Amino acid sequence: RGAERTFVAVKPDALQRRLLGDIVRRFERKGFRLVAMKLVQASEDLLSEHYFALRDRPFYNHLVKYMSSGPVVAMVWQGLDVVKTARAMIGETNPADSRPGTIRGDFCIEVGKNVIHGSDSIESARREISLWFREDELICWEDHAEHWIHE
Ligand code: YYY
Ligand code: MG
Repeated sequence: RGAERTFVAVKPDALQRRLLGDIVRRFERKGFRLVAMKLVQASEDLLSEHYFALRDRPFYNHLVKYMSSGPVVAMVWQGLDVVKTARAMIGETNPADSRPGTIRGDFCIEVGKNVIHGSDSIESARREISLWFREDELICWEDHAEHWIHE
């Protein structure tokens, strides 16, 4: 219980705009457990794997260019229903459709600079975690707040 994991990446625009701390803070305060985190200059190879499903979309080249234009912070968060909840916290793909209170709703305006990625399903999360992290980068630690977060 509570062992579900998701992959989150804070995108280059968020790093440039010094939004990293505010974004990490939201997942931390929610009660999710940080399992891995690293600053990565993503290669086009890595991004073409990551966005494989979008390879035929008109915005694909622009997307890969944006995602490789500076460092991203790749993270794995763990907790009950974390995949779905992280997506809810992130908001809609287009920031214009994202409610205030969501990360995209609060921090950005355009779909091409939407500050954060989050896995869209448990299967995508598994695939993305193994793409961005080695097994030994995922840290298993005892959460002493667990009793105060879960029934
Ligand atoms: O999962 P999410 O990031 O919300 O959206 P996806 O449909 O997976 O698209 C990935 C990424 O592509 C999106 O975050 C911005 C970019 N993008 C775009 O630039 N223009 C679109 N019309 C749709 C997506
Ligand atoms: Mg997606």
